[in-house]
Amino acid sequence: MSAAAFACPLVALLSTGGTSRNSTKYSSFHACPLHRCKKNSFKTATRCSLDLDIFQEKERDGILYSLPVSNFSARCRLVIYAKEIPIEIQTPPTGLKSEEYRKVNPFGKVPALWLADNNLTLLESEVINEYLIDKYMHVSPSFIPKTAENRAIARLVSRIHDLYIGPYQYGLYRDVAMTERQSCFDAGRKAMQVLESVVQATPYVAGERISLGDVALFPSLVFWEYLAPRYYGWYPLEKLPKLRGWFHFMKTESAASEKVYKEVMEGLETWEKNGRFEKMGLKQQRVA
Ligand SMILES: N[C@@H](CCC(=O)N[C@@H](CS)C(=O)NCC(=O)O)C(=O)O
Ligand SMILES: *[C@@H]1O[C@H](CO)[C@@H](O)[C@H](O)[C@H]1NC(C)=O
Ligand SMILES: *[C@@H]1O[C@H](CO)[C@@H](O)[C@H](O)[C@H]1NC(C)=O
Ligand SMILES: CC(=O)N[C@H]1CO[C@H](CO)[C@@H](O)[C@@H]1O
Repeated sequence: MSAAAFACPLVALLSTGGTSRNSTKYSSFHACPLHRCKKNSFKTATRCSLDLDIFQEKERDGILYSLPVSNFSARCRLVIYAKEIPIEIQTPPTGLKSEEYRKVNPFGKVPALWLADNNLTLLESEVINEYLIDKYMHVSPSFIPKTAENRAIARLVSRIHDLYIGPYQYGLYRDVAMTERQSCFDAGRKAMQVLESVVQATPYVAGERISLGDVALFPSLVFWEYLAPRYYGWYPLEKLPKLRGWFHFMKTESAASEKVYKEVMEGLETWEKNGRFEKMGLKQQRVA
């Protein structure tokens, strides 16, 4: 390794295969302009510089359009935070349904990832995450389980989330008829029971490495765990010990997961303060 590698603490950490995911490493994002080291390659740090002004004002690999409470944006933010990728995170400035934002994402949804190098925009949270782990492969955590079987389990968890949990989540917080709400809960409950038999919780959903399965499921379960007991007297993970253990582990798994947890919780608390649920005729219940 060249001496220059040590000019940039993060690259030094990476080149020694550092896997530390505590707040020390997390804050090094600000101390070390990763992208400038990266311009050549993650492995050789010959052009690493600590030109913070340039980093903060101009340099970024792209922009993730995201809303703090959005479950699907949160899974991408978790990867960006964990890998300390220099991607700016922005709320769509003109609103999701504006003509301007529809030029970024014609579906009018978050997340969307705009890439500075080639003016390409990617949609769909899982596609964005696959891109991020591919593009920043050399930055830990890899998000790639060690075995083919665990990689399949990670994808399965993510797919079950996208098909059988995400689409029913609105039942928790939108003003819909009780019958519709109930069928959303039934669907969510069923999917979580299936996940209980799929996840390993050792400690991650697919073995000992964090993966796309963990980041897909975690932000959504924050919604269910927060809202169902408070407003519907239902504890979704009560009889699902593996999922429950995994969920509590994920809350403090890393500085990145803590940050995402806090962002989603703050969004939910804001909804609560604004009286969103009272307006729907729901009353807050005591949560043990
Ligand atoms: N399949 C999409 C789902 C994206 C999605 O539904 N985003 C929500 C926020 S979590 C959204 O933007 N909703 C606004 C709307 O549909 O009007 C993905 O994985 O990115
Ligand atoms: C965080 O990681 C760094 C680098 O590996 C280590 O030096 C430090 O002691 C760790 N801090 C905590 C609080 O675990
Ligand atoms: C970037 O892409 C958008 C959408 O395709 C296009 O409208 C715009 O002109 C492009 N900008 C540049 C600088 O090429
Ligand atoms: C609050 C929030 O962003 N919820 C989203 C979670 O995911 C579902 C499924 O795509 C969206 O419809 C919700 O808007």
